[in-house]
Amino acid sequence: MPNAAFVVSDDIRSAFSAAMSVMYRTEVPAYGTLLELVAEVNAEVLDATPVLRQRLEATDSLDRISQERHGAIRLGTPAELSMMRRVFAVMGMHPVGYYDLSTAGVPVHATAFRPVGAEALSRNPFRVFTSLLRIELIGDEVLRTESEAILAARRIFTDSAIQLTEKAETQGGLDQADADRFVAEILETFRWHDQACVSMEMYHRLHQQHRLVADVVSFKGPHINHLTPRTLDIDAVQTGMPTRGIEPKAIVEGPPTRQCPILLRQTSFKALDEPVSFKSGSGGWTAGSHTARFGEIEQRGVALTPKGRALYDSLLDATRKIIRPAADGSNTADYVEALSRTFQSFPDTWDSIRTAGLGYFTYSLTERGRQVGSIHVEGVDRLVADGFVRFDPIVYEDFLPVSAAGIFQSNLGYEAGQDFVASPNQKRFEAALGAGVLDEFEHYAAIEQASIDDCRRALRGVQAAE
Ligand code: OOG
Ligand code: NI
Repeated sequence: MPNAAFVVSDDIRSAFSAAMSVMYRTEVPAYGTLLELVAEVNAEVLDATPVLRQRLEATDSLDRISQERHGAIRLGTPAELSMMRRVFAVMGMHPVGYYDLSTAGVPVHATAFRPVGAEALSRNPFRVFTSLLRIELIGDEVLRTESEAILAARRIFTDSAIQLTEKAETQGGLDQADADRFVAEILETFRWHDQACVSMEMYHRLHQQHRLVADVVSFKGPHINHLTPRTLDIDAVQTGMPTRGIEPKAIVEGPPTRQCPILLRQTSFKALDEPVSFKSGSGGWTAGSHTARFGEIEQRGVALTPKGRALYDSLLDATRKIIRPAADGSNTADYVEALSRTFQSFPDTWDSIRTAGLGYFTYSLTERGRQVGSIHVEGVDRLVADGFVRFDPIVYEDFLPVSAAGIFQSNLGYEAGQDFVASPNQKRFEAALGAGVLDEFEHYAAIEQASIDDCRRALRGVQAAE
């Protein structure tokens, strides 16, 4: 039963994402620079496009436009993942979607913990892309056993973080003082550790297996590896980065620039090489470094149906058959050109996307629909054509495995030309998580259907009242 003394989970999530932002800006100054650039570009776009400003004013809170939309962590064990699920649940963040990154040679699978439902998303959309190391994909058996032992020995949550999570579960929430403590304690899990929990020799062996394995196993906790604010013009931020002394990855991941944005476009600055000390035999430390943390930006478009997504995937695939983007940026212009050309066969008006069944939309009554006396309620297409009902794109709130792999790769020093075998194992992931993940397509379809039902009910209601 909701208790008035408890802080709503949306507010705990807001406090958490704000605290993460402050911590990350302090720890990674380049990220602070990126945030400034994003805020500037967003302000310019809003000044230049009054219609957009009006629309955003109606649906979002303008002062939060440049705030973080997501971050990412990489976990080592099933126990860590299932505890993380319980922690995120306190903040109203639930596992949505399953992402297999093994296709891209990254030995992890993942989900996104995020708010579900329009209300929670609009209060604060912050999500955390959470990967679990697939230790079974480490070929070297000795190294695998050693890694397992190292991971089994670490504790990524403080005792108070666990106690407060349990308290929230038993009570059904946290009061203000507990919520404040909860955020402070949970923040510890995401903090950077500049002292590794392994020797440099071990770090190198892990690194040789895979840079990501070294990133997960060598440290006391799953440091947040990036945060991602929303930009209203991703291309402008991408070109603006070098002028601020930050180096962007070679390409913007995802679909090309379009009239009607689809899914998700994202780009990042390259991960920084940061000083780390490693354990040495005598109880002392050896100086070294580790590359993991970066900053990212995102711009979202309409959520696609399975049919739309299949078209998106096939066009992306077709582009990459023509040209593979090189990590050093040497063929970026050609890649962008090929991508735009290939995507010309993806309809680019909202109505053509809708009528082709490629995207999800919400439907609502127009002024005419609200005024109309009694009408015979027909199919939604008819209602739209007759001007009783309008439609608006549903924003895609999830992630894209090919894009995620591109982000991983540009930050992990990916060697091109390797071949990898896809081995999705959602069942195993869900067993580790201790819960099922929500199917994002079903979720968007349900939002769309509910809006149609509301319209039909309202129009029939008018009829019934007469
Ligand atoms: C996560 C990469 C995935 C995104 O935006 O697609 C991601 C990672 O590097 O751990 O955050
Ligand atoms: Ni990201």
